[in-house]
Amino acid sequence: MNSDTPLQLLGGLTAREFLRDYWQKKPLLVRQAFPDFESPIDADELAGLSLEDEVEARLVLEHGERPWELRRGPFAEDTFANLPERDWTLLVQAVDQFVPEVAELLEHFRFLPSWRIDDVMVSFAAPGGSVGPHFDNYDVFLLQGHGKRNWKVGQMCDSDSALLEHADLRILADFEQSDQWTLEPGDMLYLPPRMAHYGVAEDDCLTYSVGFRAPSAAEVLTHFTDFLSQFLPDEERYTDADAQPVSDPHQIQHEALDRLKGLLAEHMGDERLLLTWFGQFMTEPRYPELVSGEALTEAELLDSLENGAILIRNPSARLAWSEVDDNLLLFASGQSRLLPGHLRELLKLICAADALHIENLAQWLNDEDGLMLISQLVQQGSLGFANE
Ligand SMILES: [Mn+2]
Repeated sequence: MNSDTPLQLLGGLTAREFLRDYWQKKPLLVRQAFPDFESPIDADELAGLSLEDEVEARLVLEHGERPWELRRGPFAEDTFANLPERDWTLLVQAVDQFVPEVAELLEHFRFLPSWRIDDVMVSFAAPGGSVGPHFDNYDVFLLQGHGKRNWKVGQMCDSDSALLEHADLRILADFEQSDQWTLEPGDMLYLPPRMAHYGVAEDDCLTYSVGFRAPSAAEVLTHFTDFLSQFLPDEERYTDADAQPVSDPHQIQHEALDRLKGLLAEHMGDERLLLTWFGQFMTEPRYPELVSGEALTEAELLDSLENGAILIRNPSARLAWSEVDDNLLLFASGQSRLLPGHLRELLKLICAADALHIENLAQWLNDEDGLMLISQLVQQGSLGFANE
């Protein structure tokens, strides 16, 4: 994709312009971002998904057993028969992992790194349905799939913003509306992180939320230091060879801080380990139990491919790659592999391709490293055979 091509998805902006002026900064309403959009799933299919054990689903009832009642799935068939006429919302996370047509929506967002994408949440709301005014710490594109939803946007919030006292929902006590729009099917609203928003269904309404992810500073520090510490032997410690005699033994001298800062800088500045940790962390699957492989020898893999089998990315797997010196790192569902540089095109193919088969893999099946990699990814479960 050329980043200087005007995109319908972005209301005629180029990806470069959108990233410069809107991304992480301010909302963008795009009428008919998806012209003549036809929702790939309907309310009944969404309700069906919410009955499954492996699917994360929530129901929010504005006037339930208490105001803003939150119920967590999986739900039972009769849950939906007993809901009121209006003012409730069903939210289902990561529908892209279960419905390929929903995953295809993500193809339109390839101007952003795939490892920044969290999931496509789909919500169905009865008339009046809402989850209340709130803010999220993530960027989101809200695509209207069916029916109409009124979106109000408001102030920028943070962890000091006052919330109503609900144990489960983070509903803002104050909402200072700055703008509002009613979205129809195919319309899309981009919202930056921390912007207050309040969406209310005008009729039976399906909304797709393409959500992004960014680790918090606290997560980066705790997880990276946990990762680093696996590589540090116990004997590596604070050291003070060549220390000077102290004038007051109870004082912590600034020289001690300098030594600590040196110790931190030496390890925190290890780019290779930082990259390895980050790639592993950002490709950890949301549902690791759905990334399970099969025992398969390279000969069996070759045999299957030669008989027309097609490998696809496990929809629950996450893949990314990077380079280190003359080598490559492949990150697959929380694991990393250091690979020789000549596999670059194979890594790009594996990360991008919808389907791997005997034709597009041909040259790699004769390559010892290439064949081993493909078979390891099948064994790990990041790749799997289609139609199984
Ligand atoms: Mn939200």
